[in-house]
Amino acid sequence: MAKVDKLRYSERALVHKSAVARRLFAVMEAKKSNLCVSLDVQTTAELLDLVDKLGPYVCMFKTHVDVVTDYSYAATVEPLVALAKKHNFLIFEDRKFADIGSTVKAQYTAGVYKIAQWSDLTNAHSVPGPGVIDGLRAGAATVDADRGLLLLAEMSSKGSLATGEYTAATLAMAQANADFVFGFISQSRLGTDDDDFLVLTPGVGLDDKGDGLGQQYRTVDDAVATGSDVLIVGRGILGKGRDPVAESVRYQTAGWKAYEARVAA
Ligand code: 5BU
Repeated sequence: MAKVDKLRYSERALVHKSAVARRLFAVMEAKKSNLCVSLDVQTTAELLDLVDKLGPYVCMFKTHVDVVTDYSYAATVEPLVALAKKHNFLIFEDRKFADIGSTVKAQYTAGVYKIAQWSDLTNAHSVPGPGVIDGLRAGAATVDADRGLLLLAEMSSKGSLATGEYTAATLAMAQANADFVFGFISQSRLGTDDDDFLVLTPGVGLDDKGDGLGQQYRTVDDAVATGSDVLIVGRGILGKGRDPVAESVRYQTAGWKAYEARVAA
């Protein structure tokens, strides 16, 4: 087990370099939640309704705003940001940037989405090399708020190429840019005992093994035991026939229990 696996989020918050990580840790301890609900819905009304209902149980919501058919900054983002204040959660637009620095800077700050304006954190593939980080850092500097980046070090999908040397090279890119990169999308803890990169893990589900399109699910206990700090859950909570409030409580409770067990081990 890595050194940080045994520390409480509140202890890690005291020394973490990233303002976004410090805020996230504080929210997690205050709400006793390491749950991030993935809002994979296609209308603004559904999205905002879920955010208001599930807000009390999460430390973060993850969005894919490009699938919201009636997206607009005023109707989608402004109410979302107001709900983030009401319920005290962070917003993570799962944009997976993967282009040269100059292009990702424009994609992050401009267009219809203007992600840098409202998303506390976003993520990027490491495949373009460190220019992708430089471009996003330059984009973050255009807004008057704390912003952070996650690199995709491992994916949850079957046959992912993000393994072995690719994952190791991604870690090295993060270590060289730890002012802005504060964690990974990964399935396990990465780094040395001197690092504290947060581990945000998708592909978590208590009732299913997969979705027939390559997704693979691990349990909450398994993910937390291998270093996960934030559990990202979509269809396990929002899937057909499920009660999103009851499932959010279930994943929040299971995630917090697994975290308490890890720090006590
Ligand atoms: P699910 O319904 O819990 O399977 O949704 C998982 C979400 O996490 C979905 O929005 C994906 O785009 C996202 N995801 C993922 O599943 N696996 C990955 O490796 C990455 C993101 Br990166």
